[in-house]
Amino acid sequence: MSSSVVDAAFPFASLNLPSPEEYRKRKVALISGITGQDGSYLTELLLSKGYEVHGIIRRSSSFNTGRLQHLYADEHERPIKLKMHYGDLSDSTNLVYIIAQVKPSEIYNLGAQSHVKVSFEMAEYTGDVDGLGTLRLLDAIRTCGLEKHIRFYQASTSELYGKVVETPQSETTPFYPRSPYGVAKLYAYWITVNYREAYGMYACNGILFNHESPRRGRTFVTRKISRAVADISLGKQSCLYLGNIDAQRDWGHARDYVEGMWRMLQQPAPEDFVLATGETHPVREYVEKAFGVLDIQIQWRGTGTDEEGVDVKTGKTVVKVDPRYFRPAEVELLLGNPAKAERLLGWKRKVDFDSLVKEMVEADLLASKSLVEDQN
Ligand code: NDP
Ligand code: GDR
Repeated sequence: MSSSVVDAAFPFASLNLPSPEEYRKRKVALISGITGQDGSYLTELLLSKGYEVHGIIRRSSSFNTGRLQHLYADEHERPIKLKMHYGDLSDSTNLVYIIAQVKPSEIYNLGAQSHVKVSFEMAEYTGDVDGLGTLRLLDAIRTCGLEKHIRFYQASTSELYGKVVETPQSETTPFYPRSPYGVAKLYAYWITVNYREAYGMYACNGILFNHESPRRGRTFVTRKISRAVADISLGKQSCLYLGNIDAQRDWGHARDYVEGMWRMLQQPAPEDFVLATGETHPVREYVEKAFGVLDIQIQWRGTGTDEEGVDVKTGKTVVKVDPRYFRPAEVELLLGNPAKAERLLGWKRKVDFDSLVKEMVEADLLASKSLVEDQN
């Protein structure tokens, strides 16, 4: 099929648009997943750089913009350039409508069913939103005739590596995903590469290793631990139940990683980049360090499903392994090599592992204490 026949399928392409260089000067960003951990940090970063920021939010019966609330705090004194649009990655028409209305110069696709264990229970939904959702967004850009004007970031993941083939894992390491989430993200990775090659779109994959913060969702392991450590120290919880405590992860701070996302879209040409710290730690070390922040020393007893962590001072069991949290297939070891991002983007993580653990535990201690006061 000739390219003119393909172009004819997209009537908006003939609109009288400024050149891509002129268009980009407007600095308008659209973020899917703006209500999530990364969405909130990225919004802060882009607003600080003078962007007008638009976010896609899902209609929910409960309040779901808590991570963005602080940005509106002083809106009366200092108006902010932030606007929300109801939408969903499963709704193509809605995505076309939002893009046509906003005319963003950059799109960050952070929206996803992002929990690996949940993806085993909601495999089809995860495939639809995380995999096909990316295709819908890319096609919405083309439908609006903006494929040469919009720069696109895809939230790819170290879960693509899955089963260990080599370490450290880099942009050239083969993928072997181990969950419906990883497989859905594999589709999203390749459709992003494919649209870059097929239609000359500026589209990048950021292959990001785990990144955490006090804004991390409470069911991810680091936040589950930091919250439990705070609650146990305050006598509000007696024991923390975990799954595979020998899994190893390369953990960084989310604020550092959103800086890398933005840098990927400011390059002369689109490429894919790994963002990682280059260090790996087992879950059990995160547990030890987190309790350590509050001067609680943990000693491990037993093995396998009988393993437990005991508070050395009180002799009480404060951690237990619970097979309910095991996954049908596990990613045992992630360790990233961020050399390419360091070299070409000038990106480097700033927050180290110990500082990350400390920040998360201290934030949860504060939050848990204020909850006690609220209840009183
Ligand atoms: P979160 O789970 O905190 O946020 C996910 C966001 O996606 C939320 O805003 C959520 O909305 C939104 N979302 C969920 N389903 C849909 C849907 N059907 N349509 C539109 N939006 C939807 O994830 P993170 O901020 O941690 O991660 C951001 C992205 O980066 C995700 O794509 C994740 O898979 C990926 N990633 C994350 C890593 C990490 O370590 N954090 C590492 C590598 C990749 P709502 O608030 O309504 O639920
Ligand atoms: P992950 O993060 O699966 O790496 O995906 P998560 O924090 O859920 O798990 C990390 C490791 O900890 C083990 N684990 C537990 N995990 C959870 N959630 N709850 C537990 O009780 C528990 N006990 C042990 C897990 O088995 C796993 O090995 C995150 C998400 O943000 C993805 O969206 C992202 O793509 C990847 O990081 C990179």
